[in-house]
Amino acid sequence: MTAVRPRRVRSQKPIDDLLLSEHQLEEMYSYMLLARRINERSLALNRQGRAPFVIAGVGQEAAQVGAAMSLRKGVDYLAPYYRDLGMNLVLGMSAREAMLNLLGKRDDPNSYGRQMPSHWGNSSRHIVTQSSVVTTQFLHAAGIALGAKMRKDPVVVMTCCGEGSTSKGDFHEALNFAAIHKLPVVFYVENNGYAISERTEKEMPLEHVADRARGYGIQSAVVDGMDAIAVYQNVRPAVDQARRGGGPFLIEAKCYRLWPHSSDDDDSRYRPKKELEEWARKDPLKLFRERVENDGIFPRADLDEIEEKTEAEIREATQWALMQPDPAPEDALGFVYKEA
Ligand SMILES: Cc1ncc(C[n+]2csc(CCOP(=O)(O)OP(=O)(O)O)c2C)c(N)n1
Ligand SMILES: [Mg+2]
Repeated sequence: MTAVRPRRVRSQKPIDDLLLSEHQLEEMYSYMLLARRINERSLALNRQGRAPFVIAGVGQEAAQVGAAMSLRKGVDYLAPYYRDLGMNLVLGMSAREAMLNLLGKRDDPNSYGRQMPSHWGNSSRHIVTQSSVVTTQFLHAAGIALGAKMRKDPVVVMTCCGEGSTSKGDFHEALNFAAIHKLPVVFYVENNGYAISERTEKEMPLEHVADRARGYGIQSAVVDGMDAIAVYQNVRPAVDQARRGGGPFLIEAKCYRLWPHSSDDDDSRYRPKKELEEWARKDPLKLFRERVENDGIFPRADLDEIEEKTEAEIREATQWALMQPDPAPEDALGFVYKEA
């Protein structure tokens, strides 16, 4: 019989200058790991012919979890983009729900199985439903923030996209409008270096998306998106400032997509293996583990325990979701047209 190791109660007190408590750091790692494992299981299900399509956030977990942890759950709004599984998990999505979404099941809370996977949306969690057309969510975010400001609600809206999407008109319209009206929006750009097969230098004439904000008089910052703690330390003050009426903020998280664009993409045709290997050394999960272990915040056994718990959760969620009913064909047009 194996002895049960007593679990240490995590302190809720912020650690020195980290701004984060042990409890929050544990949450941070758990969400990042859950996102990674869900994505891995999703790809396996895709290759087995059970899941139609996977568009993953592998490599971007720190950028997503660190930023979403700066929001107030059920108060603030999130208008995410397709890779933001990690953000959805922070705001309350379970592994079971993520699997329902992937498999297009009837009870998927995002769209009841009527959208493609990774088209997020959940009104009770204030997650705005999204379109396949990139960057439209930036305008939705500006509109929601205008409404909140008019109602004097102390609400912050975060909206996210990739760097390629910042060359679309919606990005510029949203920034312009939010700046004029001093809206409580945090524009969050996950710069992973590519828009499908196109490298950043072919997407825009600048090195940093953050520099685009200056043209609209919006404050901006660049953050290491492979470091979840650094992300939180930069995004949290921007969220707080927006909530206090300080106006919009743009944050660019420099990260990397460690997987191909989607389950239908062959990235060996456009990016060098060496580049991928270099970024893989900065894998956000690996960096986080090393940091908290080396700083003596968590012993290795605690991190291993989180790993085991996550594995079990995914296994259960996958088995359960596979057994759930598919949507009825006659429900396909539900919520599309006004019903008389
Ligand atoms: C308006 C529009 N154009 C093209 C596409 C096809 N498309 C989907 S994702 C994508 C790449 C976007 O790149 P980026 O914004 O950098 O995000 P990433 O996928 O790298 O996270 C493109 C071109 C689309 N969905 N919408
Ligand atoms: Mg990109």
